[in-house]
Amino acid sequence: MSCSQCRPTGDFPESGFLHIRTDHPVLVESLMNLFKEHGLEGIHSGNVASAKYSNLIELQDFMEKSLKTFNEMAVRSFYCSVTSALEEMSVFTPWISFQQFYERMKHIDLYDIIQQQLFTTHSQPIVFLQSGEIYGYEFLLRPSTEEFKFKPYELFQFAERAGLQALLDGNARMTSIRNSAGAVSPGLKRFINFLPSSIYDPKHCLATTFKAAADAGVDPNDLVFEVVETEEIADIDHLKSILQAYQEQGMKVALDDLGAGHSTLSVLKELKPDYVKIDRKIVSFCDEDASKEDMIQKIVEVAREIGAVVLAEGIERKEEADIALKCGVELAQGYYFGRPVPTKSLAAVVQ
Ligand code: G
Ligand code: MN
Repeated sequence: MSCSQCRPTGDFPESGFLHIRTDHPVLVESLMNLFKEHGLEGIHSGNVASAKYSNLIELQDFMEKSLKTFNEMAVRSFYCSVTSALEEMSVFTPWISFQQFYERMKHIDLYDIIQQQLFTTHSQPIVFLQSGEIYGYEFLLRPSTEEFKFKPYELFQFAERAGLQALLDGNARMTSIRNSAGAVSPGLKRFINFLPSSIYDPKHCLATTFKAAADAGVDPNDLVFEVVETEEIADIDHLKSILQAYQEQGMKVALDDLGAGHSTLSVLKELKPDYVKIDRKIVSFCDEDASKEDMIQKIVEVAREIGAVVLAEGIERKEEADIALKCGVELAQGYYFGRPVPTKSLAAVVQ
């Protein structure tokens, strides 16, 4: 059910063999020389140069030395893999680019967090602007312990550089769904972020998400998936097919962080999401900036045309809530209504 992009990648063996594959025979030779210079025992077979390492520091040192020795084109031809024993190499050995491998080594703490899923969720209330009544919660990825801390934004950036984005994004989605099951009453919506660029084939990549919802007993109708990076959409047809895959399961979709970018309104008309979340940059001090109020009004008008519900994000002051309400915004989120809290702490109020 999972492809190589979202399959767990395994721990780095503390000691073992580093393998580097390249299509250039002369580089295999150079790698063998570099192993020798570095005091590592090298073995080569076809287009693969392998070396034994005794600890991770040694492995890291060697990777750094390679980066200094080879030019960019050579490094780009390198694919790496590690095994505990030489005989473990097989046709199933997963190869990753030198750069991704190096990132994983360099930030092994972040690698472990993703690999071992050392994260949990916090939830922030989403309310009806008019009554203040709870409509649902947005789920946000957070560290699960003091010992394995991370900044969510940095973890996702690292994941992108290390080729772990699909794995992290998929597991974060599943954690949100599972955590919501015991903590949030049925009927309340669960807003969950996702990165469209981490989904290659919607039906295939989302199968585990759909299964997680079914296994956790979460009504598909209570799930709202938020497309982040809306402003950077490169392939709108691909995104459409992802949104459709969610909607075919009875789930809802939202466009997150909708800004003042020139493409905002046309993207909205084209994608017709169920919800529209207005970025907090526009909401912030919208009571003191007529152009911000104007933008909110325009988004509400287009949303009405396509039958989408509008939510204003990042409301921190009563004045902002008042403007949003005046413009016809239905839902709100922000520190003024409630900060993110550990999802588990909501469990007490589930009826
Ligand atoms: O882009 P997205 O809406 O998913 O971002 C959610 C992030 O915004 C969370 O990390 C959350 O803590 C933060 N956040 C939520 N409400 C507010 C707010 O009122 N003000 C600010 N500055 N940040 C907020
Ligand atoms: Mn969001």
